[in-house]
Amino acid sequence: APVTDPVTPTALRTRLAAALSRLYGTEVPAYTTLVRTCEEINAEVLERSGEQAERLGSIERVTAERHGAVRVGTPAEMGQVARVFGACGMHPVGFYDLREATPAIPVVSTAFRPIDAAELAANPFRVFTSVLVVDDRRFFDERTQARLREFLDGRSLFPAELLDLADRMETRGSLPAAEADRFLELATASLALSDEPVDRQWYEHLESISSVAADIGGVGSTHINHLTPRVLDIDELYRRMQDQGITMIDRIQGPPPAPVDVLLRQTSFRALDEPRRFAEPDGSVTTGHLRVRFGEVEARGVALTPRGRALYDERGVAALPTTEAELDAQDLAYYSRDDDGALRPIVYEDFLPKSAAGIFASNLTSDGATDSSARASVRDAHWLQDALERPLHDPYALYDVQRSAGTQDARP
Ligand code: OOG
Ligand code: NI
Repeated sequence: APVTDPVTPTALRTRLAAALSRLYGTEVPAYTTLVRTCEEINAEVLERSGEQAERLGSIERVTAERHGAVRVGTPAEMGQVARVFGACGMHPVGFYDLREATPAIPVVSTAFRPIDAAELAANPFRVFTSVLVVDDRRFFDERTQARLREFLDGRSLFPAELLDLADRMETRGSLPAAEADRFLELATASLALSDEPVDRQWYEHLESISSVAADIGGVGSTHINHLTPRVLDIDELYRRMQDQGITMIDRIQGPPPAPVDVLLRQTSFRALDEPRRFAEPDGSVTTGHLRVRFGEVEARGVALTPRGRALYDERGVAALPTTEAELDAQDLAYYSRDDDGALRPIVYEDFLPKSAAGIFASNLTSDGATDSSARASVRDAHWLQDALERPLHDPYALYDVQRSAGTQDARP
């Protein structure tokens, strides 16, 4: 047998991000235009600003950088996702309750991502992952809950072979090349859009409550809902996509342009009609369309401390000081210090609940119907950690570690 090096979680993550990017390009053609336009703009910014352009990550990191979104139905499915991403060195970070958004979305979420500086620099691939809150009476009546439970318990999103390979990677720290290839093949296939017919009546029933619920509980598999590249000038990107005839949502979400880029700015183009097969009540199979996926792009800035974030949430980006030195001096943003005393920004690696809600909403075919008199079911970080069967990391604790570790490993 040929001698090949064992594959590390870092390499597996890099390859998974690349494989999903190829897949998404075949599934959503405008994504290819988006990625090409990002690369063009990033090259221009690098040319124009030199070293300054790489202060928030090397051009290699930024070029390969993607985030994805995945939605699942049960805590058991969430636990399985955690194993698959765990094999790729991606750990759950943060707790987001999208039921608190307007319009309310019946999910709670976390993001799987690398957590230390060297891993982030090598490839920061992250996946925003949401789980349906089936027992929330504000959304689902008892009969719908029972049907949802039966449907979700009866499906399997990931083959046992994939989960075995994932566990092997997590216990051993590497996989033989052939097993890594197999892992990637199975993982990518599990996240591709399935062509299994969708039960029309069931899907439409869920859609009348929440399109996100239909996307999760109305089909027998999950899929990458979007895959987002990173761009260094998102205002320019927005203009250039429209110039190419692609209709963007009406704004860029997150902080408006500011003297210092903070947190995360995102925008997207509308969900596209995708051909899907439907199983009709009379037993026939027809062809129709569903709009479940879209294109999103993002620009990242420096991470804010809890103080900085509170100020931003209360009073907006204009309330923040306009220089990095002041942001650092007032402990409002995370910087590490070089040997020669220069400040280096620590990139914001997470998501913003308000923007996430906007992203979900831009994708909705209806606002759905909720019963606001019913009691919410309790979902919190502890609940999520139990489902994940592994530690759920606090983003601020991770930024603190990066800040005190200094800059020695901040670049590849
Ligand atoms: C996730 C939406 C959140 C973002 O970039 O804020 C997200 C979803 O649509 O499943 O991806
Ligand atoms: Ni996104």
